[in-house]
This record gives sequence, C-alpha cells and structure tokens, in this order.
Amino acid sequence: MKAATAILIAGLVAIPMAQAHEAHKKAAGAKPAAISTEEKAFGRQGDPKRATRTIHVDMNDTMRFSPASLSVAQGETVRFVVKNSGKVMHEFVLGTLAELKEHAVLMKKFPNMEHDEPYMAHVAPGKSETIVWQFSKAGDFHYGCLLPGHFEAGMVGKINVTAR
Ligand SMILES: [Cu+2]
Repeated sequence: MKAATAILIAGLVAIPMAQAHEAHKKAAGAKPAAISTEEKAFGRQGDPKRATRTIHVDMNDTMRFSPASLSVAQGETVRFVVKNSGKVMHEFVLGTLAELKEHAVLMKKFPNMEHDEPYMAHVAPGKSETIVWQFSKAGDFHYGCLLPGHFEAGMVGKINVTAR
C-alpha cells in the first residue's frame, strides 16, 4: 500500500516535468526564422541586422567564461560569438541569476534535457556559435553554463545593463 502511494506521488511529480520538457522540445524543433518578440526579464531576441556590437566569449574546461563580466547599454543589440576552447560540451545561457540557478537544478535532475532558445548557445568542443540578443531592460543579468555541475563549479558571468 505504501509503495503504491509512493509510485502515485512520483507519477504526479513526474508529469508536469515531462510536459515542461516537451514544451522545450517543441520550441527546439521548430526554430523559427522570424525573430521572437517574446520579452524576457533580461531582454528579447535581437535582429542580427541591428547588432551594433560583437562580443566574443570564450568557454573552457576550467569552468570559466572569459570575459566573466560585461557591460552593455540598455537597448543595445549584441551579437555574441561564443567559442568552446575546451574538450567537453559547454553552453552559454543568458538569464536572471534566479532563472539560471533554477535551470541548473533541473539540468542536474534531467541531464539529457534538450532545448534551444534564442538566449542560449550549445557549443561543441572546438566550435563557435552565435546568438543575437537585445538588452531591452536595465539591470544585472547573468550568463551560465547549465550542463550538470558546470554552473556550480563557477561557470557563470555577469552582465550589467546600464539604464539609458
Ligand atoms: Cu560548461
């Protein structure tokens, strides 16, 4: 009886997670050519034609981003060219610190979680990926590598968006 209850509870917990994962996958499958108008707390997808600045970010197996902090002006559209100089997979995910922390915990529970959003770049060893982001809101935001253990090891950087 107890075991049955435990299974039932496990099932109830697992379902919303699975659904969240499916939503992630759907978004990844249909990568739209159109630029998303979705406003996040840390900005919105940028139009590559409007990028006024290119920032190169390097990732390596010491679990660090270089540079580890950036400053941009509110409204600025930035092209991030993210290079993985390491021998293992890394990723560059923009967000608020709270969102990144939350996501890192989820990644630990579901290490095979696959997703793609305009604010993240998954970069294979030796490769570079580009994302374009518009920092429409002022504040302190972050970028992190959410692969299991990387964020916790200190793979996180800070972006200060100065108000206009
Ligand atoms: Cu990493």
